[in-house]
Amino acid sequence: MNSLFSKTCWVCVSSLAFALACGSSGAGGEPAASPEAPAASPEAPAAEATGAEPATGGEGHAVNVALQAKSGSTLSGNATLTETPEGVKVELTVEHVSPGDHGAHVHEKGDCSAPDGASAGGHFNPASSQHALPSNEPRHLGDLGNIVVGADGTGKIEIVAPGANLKEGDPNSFLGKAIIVHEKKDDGGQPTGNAGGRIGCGEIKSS
Ligand SMILES: [Cu+2]
Repeated sequence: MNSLFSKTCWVCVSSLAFALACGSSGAGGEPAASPEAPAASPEAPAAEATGAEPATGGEGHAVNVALQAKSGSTLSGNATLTETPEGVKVELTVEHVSPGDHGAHVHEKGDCSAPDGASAGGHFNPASSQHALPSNEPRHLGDLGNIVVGADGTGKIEIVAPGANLKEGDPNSFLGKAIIVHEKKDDGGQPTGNAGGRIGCGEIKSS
């Protein structure tokens, strides 16, 4: 528990002042009160849950991601990524998307500059696994499966990517990567699920 908490502290701030506060006050500290957390995640409950037990929650570090429309789509949306003891919880919401299943993945480059989203590179796959749908293992670390969009054009998915984290510089970190939403369903096929073009892209940044 202690080491988990230390990691949480290490990740949740780059601020030396907070690191010191963390180290000196131990479990009584307020990891959710990171000076950077409110700006990065105004909607995340964890940012206000100063009374929560850090050891049970283990969720101090959240990152908000705004999705950009790509490939001529009308998509809008956002994602909240939260580090948990099991991995990174991704809560992804989209609007103005055609009804049906749309593949969603974390791709390897945090660059959404290209009009077709190609600048985000391929799937984030640090372990060189085969592509698969959740909850099949192994699969790409960035494989999030499909987001199901209803007749009203909105969709939502919440999924934990096991083994992923939000640590700066860590090989399994989602920081510096991108969330991509595809035009078609991820069918689990090789190499990337036959999900077609990229209609949404969001860069995952720490602040
Ligand atoms: Cu993808």
